[in-house]
Amino acid sequence: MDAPSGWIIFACSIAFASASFFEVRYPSVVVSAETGGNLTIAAGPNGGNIYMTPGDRGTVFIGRTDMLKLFQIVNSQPPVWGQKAPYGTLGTFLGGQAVSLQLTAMDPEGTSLHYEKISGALPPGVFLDRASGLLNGTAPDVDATYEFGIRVMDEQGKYADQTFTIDTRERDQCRSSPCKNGGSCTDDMGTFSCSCRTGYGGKTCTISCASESVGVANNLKTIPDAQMAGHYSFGGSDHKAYEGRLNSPTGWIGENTNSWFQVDLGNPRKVYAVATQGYSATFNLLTFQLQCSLNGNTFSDVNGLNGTAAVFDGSGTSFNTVTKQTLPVPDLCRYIRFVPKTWTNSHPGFRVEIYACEDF
Ligand SMILES: [Ca+2]
Ligand SMILES: [Ca+2]
Repeated sequence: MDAPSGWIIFACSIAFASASFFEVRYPSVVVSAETGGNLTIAAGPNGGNIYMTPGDRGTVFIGRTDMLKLFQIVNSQPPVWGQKAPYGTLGTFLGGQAVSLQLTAMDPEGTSLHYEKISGALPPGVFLDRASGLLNGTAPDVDATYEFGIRVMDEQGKYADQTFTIDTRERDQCRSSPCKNGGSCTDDMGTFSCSCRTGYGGKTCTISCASESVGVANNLKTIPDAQMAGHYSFGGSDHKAYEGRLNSPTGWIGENTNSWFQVDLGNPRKVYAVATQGYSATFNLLTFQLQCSLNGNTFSDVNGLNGTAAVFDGSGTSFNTVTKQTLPVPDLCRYIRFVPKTWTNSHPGFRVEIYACEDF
């Protein structure tokens, strides 16, 4: 070609002297008809073929339609599921178990696929990765069968639907023996409860109730001042009821055997033990009794094993010694009263802590 940008116009344009052309317009070739004119390409009779061969990576357009792509779509086969029967279960999972399930499908043409949930419900906590077809997550802790439809679609929009199920089973939360110290376990939906042996408390019976202070002690003060009361208190400003806390620098001082010192636990708890200290060498506690109430009005004695009011020892003149006493029979109390019985001098004086568990 020695005139690459030139036009070579063939005779038809000369013959009709208007707009029908066979043009070589480098590097393209253009065949066009004039207004209302048809373009006919006809092969010869007896098996004459018409060949259109686009170039490498090229295609054939009619109007704006890419014919090769159209043929591809027409000829494309829908994807084929790898998983077998419809309504096939993908597996059974225990509550809390990891779920990782690969849905498998392939396109006969090898185009890439994407996955879509079109019906039903996946188990809560399990999700579909639409690009990979991976079902991923954690099984819910319920007895259930989840049925759902998944559509897999190829790049040509051809698709295949499949229905699946996933079964989940509520886990036996008692399997791992969560209840300690001889507690017995009751399984529940997604959880468990422990029935603890006497002396133990807490969700898993790990609390030793006789060591579980309710927080009267001066360094804890979980029990607020307002929940501490004294009856027939000895006069004076430095030994109010709210000072009757274990290891307080002062303490509570009573008047006589009609006096009592009371702690409101705020809610009923099973009381297992109490501890006392005296107030001083002068105001101390030799022996005392305990009373218990759920309503703050009606009190009953804390009894010994013989069924009569138990008498407990305080530390007497060794007044700073913490003397801990275990109740012979643990008692459910919201209000607990310390009733001084004997002391060495004019008045009983003491400080306390209480040990109890929430009553499960
Ligand atoms: Ca296909
Ligand atoms: Ca369970």
